[in-house]
Amino acid sequence: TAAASQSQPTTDGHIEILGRLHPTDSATNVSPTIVSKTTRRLHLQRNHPINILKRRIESHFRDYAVMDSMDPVVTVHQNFDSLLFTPDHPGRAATDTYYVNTNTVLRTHTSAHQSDVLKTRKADGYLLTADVYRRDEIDVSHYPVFHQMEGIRTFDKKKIEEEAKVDSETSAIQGAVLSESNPIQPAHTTREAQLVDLHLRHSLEGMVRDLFREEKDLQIRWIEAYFPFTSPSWEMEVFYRGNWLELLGCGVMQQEILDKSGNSDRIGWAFGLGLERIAMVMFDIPDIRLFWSTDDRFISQFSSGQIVKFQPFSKYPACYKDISFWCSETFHDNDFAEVVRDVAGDLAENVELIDQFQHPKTKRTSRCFRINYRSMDRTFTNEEVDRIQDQVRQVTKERLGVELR
Ligand code: FA5
Ligand code: MG
Repeated sequence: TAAASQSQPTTDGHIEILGRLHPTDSATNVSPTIVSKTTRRLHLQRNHPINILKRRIESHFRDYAVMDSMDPVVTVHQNFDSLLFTPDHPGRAATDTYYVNTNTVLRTHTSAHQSDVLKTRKADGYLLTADVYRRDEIDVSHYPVFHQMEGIRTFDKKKIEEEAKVDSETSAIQGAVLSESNPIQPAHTTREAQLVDLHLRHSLEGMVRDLFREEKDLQIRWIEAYFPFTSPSWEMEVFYRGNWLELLGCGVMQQEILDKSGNSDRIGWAFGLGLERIAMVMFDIPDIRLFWSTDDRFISQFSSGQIVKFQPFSKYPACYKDISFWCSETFHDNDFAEVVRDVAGDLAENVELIDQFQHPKTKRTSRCFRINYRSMDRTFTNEEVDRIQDQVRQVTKERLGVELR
């Protein structure tokens, strides 16, 4: 089964990730399943859809430096503090983030490298692509590892009028919207912030229109957002097949980050986009697990290096199993998702909470989850699913300390 084939990288208070040993402690919550993904680096696998998309965007932003080989193990400082996350920011929670140990995490976003890159190179612009890790739910559009591309562009403050100039004829945006909930920073004049904001959104609209050039009249909208490391901040959504789809987050970089990295004479913008999100619609890939497939019927479809529509091979039958248990108030659904990932691997297509209630006397909560099993590339037997489900039950009980019903 999937579980039996997993190696156990945890030995004697250490965990090995990409050939390096890291001490473990009470904060450690990375699992062998997750660690095994660090070697895949789909964005570097020639003619993988993620790689094709990455190269497309890189060729759009021709003059930007390209980075794509940063180590996924970063410090809490890099991932959060350097980006001005407050000490109590929910993104830091162990339910959402993979901790290698108290001071070290698997990066949750490519922004983790902003400060370091800005310290060591003074390029005007760069693109940085990497695998990122988040504890999350299980369904066809969520996977605990996905790929982001970060883009940064900075300008000489003294030359901002020329450097950040855009051809307003081609821009749908009429300057930054001033809003109390999405403010210009005190360190910036309104003019500076508006120029950078306009350049940012103009650049991103240009990139997305280039990517989706087949879609005439692509509708794009900007939603006010919040990130600790940008202000004003935005999310870009595109209207695709009847739905608004969030492609990226972005904004004017917090000046403190530029100042602290030796760039106090500069002002800039940053964006971070999810490559799977875009690849799923561009290549017609219906399930995020497919990106991880090593099946030739998947990989070979993209050997031209072009954006082509995925031809699904037959869909294999699904089979669901329910599990119910009593749990305490500290129980988090992501902890259960992790157990399913570890035991069932990519055979788990979807995990859904279908029922919960509190016992009126004991106040304990009962939860019932439905696990939908389906292989991407073969049919499996009832016995096989029963075995996996048994194992899910056992590991859930042992690791989460719940009482199975
Ligand atoms: C961030 O990660 C910010 N670092 C982005 C950013 C960079 C903002 C620079 C400002 C400046 P967010 O968590 O929203 O933000 O993720 C960014 C993008 O990653 C999303 O728009 C989405 O396209 C993608 N993404 C987020 N979560 C998932 C997921 N679970 N699966 C697939 N893609 C995801
Ligand atoms: Mg978001």
